[in-house]
Amino acid sequence: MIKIKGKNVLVYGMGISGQSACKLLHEKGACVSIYDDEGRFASYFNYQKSPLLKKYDLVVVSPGIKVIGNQIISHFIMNKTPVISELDLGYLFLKGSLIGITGTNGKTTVTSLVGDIFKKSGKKTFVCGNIGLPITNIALQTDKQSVIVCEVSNFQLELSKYFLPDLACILNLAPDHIDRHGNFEEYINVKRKIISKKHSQKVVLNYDDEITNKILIDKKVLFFSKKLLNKGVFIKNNAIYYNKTKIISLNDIPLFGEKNLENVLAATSIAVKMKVKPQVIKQAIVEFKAPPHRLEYLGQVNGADVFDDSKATNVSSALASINSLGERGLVLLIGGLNKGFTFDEIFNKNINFDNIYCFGKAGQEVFDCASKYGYSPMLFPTMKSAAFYARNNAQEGQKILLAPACASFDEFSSYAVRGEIFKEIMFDNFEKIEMS
Ligand code: UMA
Repeated sequence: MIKIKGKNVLVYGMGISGQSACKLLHEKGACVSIYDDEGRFASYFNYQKSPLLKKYDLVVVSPGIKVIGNQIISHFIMNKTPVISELDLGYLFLKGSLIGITGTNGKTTVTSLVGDIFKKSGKKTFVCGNIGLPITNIALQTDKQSVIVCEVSNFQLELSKYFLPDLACILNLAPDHIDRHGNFEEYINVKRKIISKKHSQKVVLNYDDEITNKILIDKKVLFFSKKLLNKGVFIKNNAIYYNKTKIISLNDIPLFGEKNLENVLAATSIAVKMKVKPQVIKQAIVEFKAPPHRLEYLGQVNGADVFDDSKATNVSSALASINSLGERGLVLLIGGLNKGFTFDEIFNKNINFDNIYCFGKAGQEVFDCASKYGYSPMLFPTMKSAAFYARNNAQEGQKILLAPACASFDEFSSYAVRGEIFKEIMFDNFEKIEMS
């Protein structure tokens, strides 16, 4: 814990993280100033129009603020003012056992499932972080007996230097957020920050991921795999095993697709490493309801099955969904705001798509890439227009999949809104469709 009382603290970024950080700092007796690059917060109490003109004892930065090239952050770092992330601030006030879950894909599903497992085991459980509840929001409610399950994004880790979970898990690593980090290597370096040198930290890694299985650390790692392992958490005889103990039959898992199987393996590994009983883990998995927009089955339109994977905002995640649905009858809706990818990996596999509908700002780029590999895609200005077309042309036996491989911000405020609107259009509830 750090001494905050009476200190001058600047909170930079007034989204939910910044607001939670302010609340925590107030409760701890700090003199809090705020700043946000968007002017709409200018009328707020203690808003600093020119934050560089004042001295602070501490600056707390929200995750959405890109560190590299930010003049305000550089100024304070150069002046030797301590600059920490909102994740660090929350961490410094936490009590109990902290589980940090990061990775390119599956973080939210694994975090939710691990949260459910601990709740079922009777522990006082907090599920927080990138999942939508800032760690600073719950930090002061925790005690020694608490279990805190925290979804951790690269944005949160980038500036963090104190955050040190008792158990760290990296689910997988594939190119993402290249627009923020500059290159994949730097993205990996940021993710690795969740693993500390501290010997007592437990680490869970994915054996099947070619990058996470090569992370060299001088401590024992619990690996999970879809293949048979000598020890760890793996699949044998159509069931998940932890060493010799059977945890659950694959038939009892209510989630769909290969990537969800990976998510269940990861959650199981975290739980066994934290000594949760196998029957508790099994029960929580059986009763688990996956968060929406993650390869979510929505129902049928004209005999076509419709899937919403709006959360597939990078190429590896979209590809995993495509592979989960098999090669026949696939209608792929792909596009949005490119985060710095090429799309070759999706189209160079000779997958037999029925149709490819490209849309949004990256639409032309995706269209060109698909065409290069011999496909005849169609180009739409927006996701809405592509979805509308997909609905009107749905055929029996098809699988219509929204797996954009891109961010949503060219058309929507979030992937969740994109998924909701896709659902409304596919099931006829969307009245005002913009075809422009
Ligand atoms: N802002 C600036 N300057 C900037 C950027 C942003 O002043 O350069 C201001 C904005 O004007 C706005 C505020 O910062 O007022 C927004 O803060 P924020 O972007 O940090 O967002 P929060 O509302 O605090 O939400 C954040 C996470 N958002 C991001 O990392 C972008 C949420 O993850 C997270 O759920 C929440 O904290 C609680 O921990 C969202 C996300 O998209 C879901 N995450 C990315 C992802 O999953 O891919 C990383």
